[in-house]
Amino acid sequence: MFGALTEKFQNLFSSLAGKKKFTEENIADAVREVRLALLDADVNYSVASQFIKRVKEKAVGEEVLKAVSPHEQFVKIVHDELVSLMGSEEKPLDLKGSPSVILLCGLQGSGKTTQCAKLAAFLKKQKVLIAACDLQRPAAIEQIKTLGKTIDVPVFGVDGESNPLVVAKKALEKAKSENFDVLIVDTAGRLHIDEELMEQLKNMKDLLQPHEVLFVASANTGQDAVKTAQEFDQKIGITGSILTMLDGSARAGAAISIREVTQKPLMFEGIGEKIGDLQLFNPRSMADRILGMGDIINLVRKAEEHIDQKEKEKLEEKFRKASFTYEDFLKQMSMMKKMGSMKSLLKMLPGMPDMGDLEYSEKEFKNLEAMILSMTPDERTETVELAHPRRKRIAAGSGTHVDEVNKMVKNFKRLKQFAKDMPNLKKQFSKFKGDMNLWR
Ligand SMILES: Nc1nc2c(ncn2[C@@H]2O[C@H](COP(=O)(O)OP(=O)(O)OP(=O)(O)O)[C@@H](O)[C@H]2O)c(=O)[nH]1
Ligand SMILES: [Mg+2]
Repeated sequence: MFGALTEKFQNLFSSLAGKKKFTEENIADAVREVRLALLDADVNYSVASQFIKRVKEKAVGEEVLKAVSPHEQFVKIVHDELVSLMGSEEKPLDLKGSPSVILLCGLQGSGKTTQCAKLAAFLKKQKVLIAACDLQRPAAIEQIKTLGKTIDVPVFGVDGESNPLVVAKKALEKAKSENFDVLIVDTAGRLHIDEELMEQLKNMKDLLQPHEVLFVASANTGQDAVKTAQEFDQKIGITGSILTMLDGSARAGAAISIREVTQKPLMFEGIGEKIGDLQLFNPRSMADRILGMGDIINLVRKAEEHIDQKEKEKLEEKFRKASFTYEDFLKQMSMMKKMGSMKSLLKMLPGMPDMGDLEYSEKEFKNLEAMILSMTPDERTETVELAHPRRKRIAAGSGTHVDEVNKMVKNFKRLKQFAKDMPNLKKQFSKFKGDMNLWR
């Protein structure tokens, strides 16, 4: 996501080696590099300047601690400032209303409709209603209705109605009378700031009195996202932002400037097209990622949500005893499948091998199951080698192709090898965690 920025930060600051105290002069090179890295990542110019100023103020005069290198200490200063730039703390949604109304707004294609559904899924413990108030684009209502079906959340729309205010009003009445906890409102996109549509949005806000007005900003739109956020805030008044498309190769620096420019919190981040690809925006986690330290916070959260702890311990024990079988492989793959977008998070951890195609789609997973069921007990425990004729027989028995059997065997062996390397990885990981403690 922040590829270029992360890489730069990792190579920076060699000029600080051997320094006992930071002075204006000896940090000049490091400071210049930070500034260039930020601008290169499309961070807003004045935000970058302010940022640099604060880093300088903090660093100059500071003694370098004995326990760390000057480089580490300087990175810590940059890290702390990044955290504070992005708002320091997570900001939870205001859900005190009955119903709590969340209005989503933003430019065309920024991801409003998708985030409506993602938010509804995120709030799965609440009773949620979605209001389809984008009457601008013909297919918009269908789009949100389809998304609603996949997550089993009702979508309110009025056939033939052309005034979004009427739909909004009726949706609010329904949400009230049927005791919905949350009403999420999808609105029409704007190609650019357009007075008429802005007026409409303002009226909608007056009518609904929403608890949250969230500006949806696509990281792909660079500096424009910052300017637009500011205008939306001035004209309508937003309560926070959702950053989307953070999974792309966007120079996402612009997006992280939004908080500083609007002084409204970044609340969520969209990290993919799937419904589950939305997470709370955590400034610390984002700073960790920008500085190439992996995304521990979100990783742990996702893992806790999906990993069956007992099952995991059993598998680890098997790994240790090297008695890992094809059936265990199936269990492991099933857990990985449940974790879904976990793969993209795992990639963010330093020292993590590329798990590549260890992820199976629903159909592939069914085939995997069929293949393993077609194996003899000896084959499943790897007591016998799976020579070609055996592989052909397994393919025939499971209605798959021998290529798929080959892929399964290859992945099984890779996972086993991964487990063998585990002690080493764990060591790396605890060193990494040790390094992290320095930051807390
Ligand atoms: N990669 C990626 N794609 C996303 C994300 N969020 C949404 N999308 C995709 O972006 C496209 C546009 O999303 P929409 O939700 O339709 O955007 P919108 O703001 O409602 O668009 P309009 O209604 O036309 O203004 C869709 O193809 C989504 O699947 C994200 O976080 N990452
Ligand atoms: Mg839309």
